[in-house]
Amino acid sequence: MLKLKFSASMMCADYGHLEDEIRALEAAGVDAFHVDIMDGAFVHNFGMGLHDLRYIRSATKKSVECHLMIHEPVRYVKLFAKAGADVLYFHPESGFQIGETVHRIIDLGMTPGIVLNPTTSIESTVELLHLVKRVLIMAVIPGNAGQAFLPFIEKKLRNLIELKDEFDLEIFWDGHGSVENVRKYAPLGVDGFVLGTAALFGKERGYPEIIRELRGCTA
Ligand code: S6P
Ligand code: MG
Repeated sequence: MLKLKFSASMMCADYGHLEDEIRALEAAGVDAFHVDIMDGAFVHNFGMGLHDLRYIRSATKKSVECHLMIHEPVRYVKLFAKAGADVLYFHPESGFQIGETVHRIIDLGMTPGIVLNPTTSIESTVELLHLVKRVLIMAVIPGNAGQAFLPFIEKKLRNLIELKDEFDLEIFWDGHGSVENVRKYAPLGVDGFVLGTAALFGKERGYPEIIRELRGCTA
């Protein structure tokens, strides 16, 4: 099995010490920084925005991925490219111009990813898998950190893993990426996890120990 990829969900970081947080997460071996962008309408919250993205981009050379929880993402692809995103995840139900969204993301040199909400089926988006090779499975309803895991997503996850070879997919997990969930689901074929409050932030022990334990989950 390939090395698991871990992204730090920066919405959960200590904003009073953001640069220290980035340094500490890098030193602990996280692979990417996850930036949750919300518009207050597609989800009923305001997460991070372009300023946060620009700052994080300037502070790291690691991959920066934006999870767009916004309506009509096609309108904003250029803004996120300019602000330095490497990966743009969008929800297929967030607009009509989904094919165009994918093409714009690729044309601007970024990697597209689709996000499947707990209530969004694979069947509704399977055609997109011909164009987009990265899929983020939500294990919680998007909008907030610190939510309970919805175990019914397991069936969809297993079905998606079955399609991995046919479509050459990379599958990532977002929401309640706990040690238990990494231990249980990584060996099935999940390539990486977004880590927030369930495993990484606000804990007694430090980031290096946590990341070491999580890496051991597939050893
Ligand atoms: C949720 C968002 C996620 C969370 C992250 C929090 O709307 O897309 O990226 O920030 O998953 O993790 P946790 O462990 O607190 O659920
Ligand atoms: Mg997210």
